[in-house]
Amino acid sequence: MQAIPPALRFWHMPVDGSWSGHALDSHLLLNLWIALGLFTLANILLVVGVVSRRRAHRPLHKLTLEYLPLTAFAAVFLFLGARANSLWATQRYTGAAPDALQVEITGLQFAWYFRYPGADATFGRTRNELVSAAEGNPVGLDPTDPHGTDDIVRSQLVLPADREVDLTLRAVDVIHGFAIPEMRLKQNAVPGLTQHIHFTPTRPGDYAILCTQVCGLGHYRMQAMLRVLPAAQFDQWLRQQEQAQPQGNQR
Ligand SMILES: [Cu+2]
Repeated sequence: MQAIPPALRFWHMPVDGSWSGHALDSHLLLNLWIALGLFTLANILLVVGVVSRRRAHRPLHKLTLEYLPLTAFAAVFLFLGARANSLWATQRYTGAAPDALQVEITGLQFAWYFRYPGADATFGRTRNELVSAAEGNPVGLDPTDPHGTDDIVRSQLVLPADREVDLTLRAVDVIHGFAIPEMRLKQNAVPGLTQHIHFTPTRPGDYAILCTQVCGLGHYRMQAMLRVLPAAQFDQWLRQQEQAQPQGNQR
């Protein structure tokens, strides 16, 4: 876990609770400094341009005025884009470690549900037509699949600190936005797609999970809680949940 750079703390960024947060924060800060530099430069050029034009009555050459700044801006934006993309790719497109904790996240109007694969380490099959929170099956577990009998479905996300987590995101009805600002994590959950994103929480505590897509009238109340526990406490919690199956299951 690394501290937030002082400048970002000044700008009221949320605490940095994940392993990858520091690199993302630094990149954001670099973007802001470059934007400030360009803003200042643009204003200086504006003033110099107005003054020199009045004095000399001689317009600047097209190369100086257009092509050089355009090339410089393109280079800066390409650099920032490539850097952001490589940071994003490490969380989104490179696979998680094989021993990462597997958790599936289901977004539906208007709640998040979190599923752990249970003792057999395999998620059971789900079918959207079986989704019914009222009947105790909010993620649509298929009762004919034996892998699903030990799956643990909860409305709170509990994770261990300092262990990589491989999230599998899906949505049942419309697009939802899974976001935890303190984990610097944000990814849309899209119906028909299963998407992976992985991260490592480092700071035990409670964090709000938000939906960042306006997904319907109840969007404002689509919130859940992430609880990050020290590893030993998490193992204890998971054992308790496994022992509580199937009677204690919320589905
Ligand atoms: Cu939503």
